[in-house]
Amino acid sequence: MNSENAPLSPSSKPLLRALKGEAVWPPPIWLMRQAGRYLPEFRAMRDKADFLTRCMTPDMAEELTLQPIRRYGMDGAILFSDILILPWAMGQSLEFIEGRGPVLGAIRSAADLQRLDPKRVLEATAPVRETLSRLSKSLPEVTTLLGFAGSPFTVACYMVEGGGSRDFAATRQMMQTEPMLFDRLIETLTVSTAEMLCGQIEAGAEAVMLFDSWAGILPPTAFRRYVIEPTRQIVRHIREKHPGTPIIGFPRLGGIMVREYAEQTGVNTLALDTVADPAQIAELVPEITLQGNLDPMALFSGGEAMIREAKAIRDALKGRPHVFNLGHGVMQHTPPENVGALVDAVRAV
Ligand code: 1CP
Repeated sequence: MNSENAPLSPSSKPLLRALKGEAVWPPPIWLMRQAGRYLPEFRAMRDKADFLTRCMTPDMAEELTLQPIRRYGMDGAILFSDILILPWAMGQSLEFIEGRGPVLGAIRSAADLQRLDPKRVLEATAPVRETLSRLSKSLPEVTTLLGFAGSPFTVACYMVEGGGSRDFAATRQMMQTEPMLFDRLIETLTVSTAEMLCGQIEAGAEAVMLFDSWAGILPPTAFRRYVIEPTRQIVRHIREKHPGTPIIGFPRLGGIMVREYAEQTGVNTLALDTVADPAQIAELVPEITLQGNLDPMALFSGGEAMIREAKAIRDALKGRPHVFNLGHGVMQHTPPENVGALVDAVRAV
């Protein structure tokens, strides 16, 4: 349904409608990493507690989720948490080190994997559900609450590597030399991710997003096995319990493979990375919602060039269900006023 001229009832949520397949105009907007270090109010909270504590303390996580909503009136509020909360909840050691990023105790053997306990996940993530449940009461009526998880492949990358990496060599090597071990890790993550996302929905998340930030490092056969198949299983599991809840998939840098991903996983929305040409992808994939995909550097730099680029993306997808977003997360030193100017430009008809 195209609702271009339909009046907006005060209780309706533009983002939720777009995620459910409606071509809302102007497109609703939220940004990946909208809660982050570029905001002075976020930096003020950083001095109070380390990152894991901020994620696992409902008061703090609620406040951090709300900050960009208060400042910009975004259409979506994404839970303040991290994709690495899942391995941590299974018992893998995790620390976020200033200037270096996340550091985990690397999983390299069957014994390492054996030490993880997926049965701990539900209890260990109870504070996350408490945060969601508070947010569903404190958010403005028009704002959609988003839960999320990392996709099994991307989370496995960090678990095997023990942190971030340029090429995730240890992970790709494990895939080649110990496929059974890697399969087991992916299966464990697939089941736990599906259950964790159902828990988030039951606590108040109105849609969920799967971040597969490293999908683009895989060759086609591995992409099908470790990106498409686990995502398909997670979507099926969520649909059985919560058939009406939209699911956003982000197979970053998946190139031409995003077509199979969109056709086969069953996600409602395909999030586009910075490289994707929106008009081209619109031709390539079925009539699902597209999300994206302004270059975070255009936002960082701001000015007329940003506005031109944002409007070009918005206009390229006019008439089709679209959620405006970036192609990746907000960069750390982005001037906060650029975010305000972007929201105004996307909403200006
Ligand atoms: O000290 C700090 O402030 C830590 C910085 C930070 C923040 C703000 C990290 C560490 N994670 C987050 C929050 C976060 N992470 C959110 C929540 C809210 C929001 O979007 O506003 C989300 C959705 C994520 C998702 C996430 N974490 C991804 C997927 C998206 C992406 O960026 O590709 C990934 C890969 C991570 C891992 C991670 N967590 C943090 C860092 C610095 C990283 C990247 C590590 C690396 O690869 O080097």
